[in-house]
Amino acid sequence: MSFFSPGFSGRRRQTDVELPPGQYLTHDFPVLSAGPTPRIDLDAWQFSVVTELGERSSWSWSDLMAMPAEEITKDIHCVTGWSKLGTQWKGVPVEAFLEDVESAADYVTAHSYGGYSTNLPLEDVLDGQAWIAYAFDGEPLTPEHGGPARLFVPHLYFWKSAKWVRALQFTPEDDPGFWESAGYHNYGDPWREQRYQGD
Ligand SMILES: Nc1nc2c(c(=O)[nH]1)N[C@H]1C(S)=C(S)[C@@H](COP(=O)(O)O)O[C@H]1N2
Ligand SMILES: [Mo]
Repeated sequence: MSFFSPGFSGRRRQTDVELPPGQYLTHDFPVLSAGPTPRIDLDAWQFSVVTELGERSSWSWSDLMAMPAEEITKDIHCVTGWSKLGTQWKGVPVEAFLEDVESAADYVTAHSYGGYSTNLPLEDVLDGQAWIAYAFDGEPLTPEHGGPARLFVPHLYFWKSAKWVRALQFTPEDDPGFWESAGYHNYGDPWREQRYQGD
């Protein structure tokens, strides 16, 4: 006979979970988009890497599908306060797109279909920290959540995970993107609660 009541063992109790400061748990999957949801046909979809000298490498949807992908399970943290644990994604690690790219720049800006952008240090999209993700929970990523494909950088606040990503542009300086220009933190580490410039 088990000491624990049914359903107790094997479950993480909410009180056992360590969240970044100021965050609360959510079980649904909120949609946060600063503008309308772009709809991009897969045969028109392209992802590019552009160096600081303007050299461009591009991948079509079928190129992306042919690349080795990873299954990723990570917690995500939105600057508005919600955190969602154990989210499951599939995507191609960003370093796979950078293998043949020559650049001396230390920063990248992710650009989205629809105009959104966000800046990150190059080192934060390397070494298994960032993916071009195209599936969530075993299903193709829905347009609301950034499909066909989004940047996924779960160790930073979720605004860094650009939905509908279309390019990674190398930049010599840490040029602020959409939310960063509006006063949000340039780096955005949830564990250091870097919500706004100056945090
Ligand atoms: N292109 C684009 N990417 C974006 C956003 C956006 O408005 N446009 N919002 C960001 C913010 S603030 C968050 S919290 C997450 C939300 O992703 P979700 O809608 O899949 O939850 O996407 C980020 N990426
Ligand atoms: Mo957000």
